[in-house]
Amino acid sequence: MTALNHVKGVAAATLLALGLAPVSASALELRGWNIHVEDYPVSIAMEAFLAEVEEKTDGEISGKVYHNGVLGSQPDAIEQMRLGVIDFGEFNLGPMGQAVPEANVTALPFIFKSVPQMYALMDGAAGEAIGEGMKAKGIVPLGWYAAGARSFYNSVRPINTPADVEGLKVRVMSNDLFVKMVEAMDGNATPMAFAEVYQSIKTGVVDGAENNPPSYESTNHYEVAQYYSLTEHLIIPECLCMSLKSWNKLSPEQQEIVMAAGRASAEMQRELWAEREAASMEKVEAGGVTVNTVADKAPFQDAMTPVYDAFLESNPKLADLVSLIRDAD
Ligand code: BDP
Repeated sequence: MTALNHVKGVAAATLLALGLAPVSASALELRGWNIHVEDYPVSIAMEAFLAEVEEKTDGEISGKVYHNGVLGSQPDAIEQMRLGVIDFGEFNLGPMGQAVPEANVTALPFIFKSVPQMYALMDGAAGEAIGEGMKAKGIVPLGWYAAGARSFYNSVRPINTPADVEGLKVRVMSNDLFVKMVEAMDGNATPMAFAEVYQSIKTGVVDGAENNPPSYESTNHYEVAQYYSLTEHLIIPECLCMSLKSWNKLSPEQQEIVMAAGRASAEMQRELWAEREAASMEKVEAGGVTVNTVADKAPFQDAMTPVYDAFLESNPKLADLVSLIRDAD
């Protein structure tokens, strides 16, 4: 035994005596980005992911999830992850579309017909193609998370037809597609960081925004924008994913563990999502929100024709992926 190995052996024995497992010299500490509050379905599933990875690798891989967006805005975090500064995170494919063209396809309004259909397509050929596109940009998808359907909310009036959007100032996520989506209904779109939306609605910088029930509720946006109109115009999947740079530091066995833990956490998250969605709707209604369903979504879908035309014109290579999703049953 070399002197160094002897020292390591003694150190390990000491740790064992203290009841602590020895950490190997190649131990990895992962930094995880998350925009949501700690009790959000995404957050709980991310913690479960990390706990499973830590357990199954005997502590060789550990880490910390930084909740509440403290590591920066979503577009910045995506770039940081591509650079390997952030190791993993949970991202919406809307903002990710800025870096990964294939992800943009899921940010086209009304492209998925329902949340179950979105799951089926993302767990199949569409998820495969988008995942390949992500890998080409330095991002490894580990699991497709749920984010339900996004609907408009504002402080001015309920939205029943596209004409009701006219003149409204609407915050959107960072992606040109969402600006075009609102403009197609003659609204004024403002891309803005998630963290700034509450104050902006409160002070009248914008009239409202659009999001799924859990985010509308968890951010308290419902307190300042009390008309929630169930347009369900965007069903955008989310992704637990890892920086390719961090992924490449893992052994094949560790990669297998990380991938399996990612998949398992997505299953958990989808269940938590369904529960939270119902609870959030109850909470906002109890909080004085006027919720309206939209009897006829066809006029909204028709209004999106220029958005699709412009997208296909500038992304001809993505036409097959658009059809794969749009024409699916
Ligand atoms: C939430 C998404 C989150 C987005 C946020 C937003 O989960 O990733 O950042 O919407 O609107 O639903 O910015």
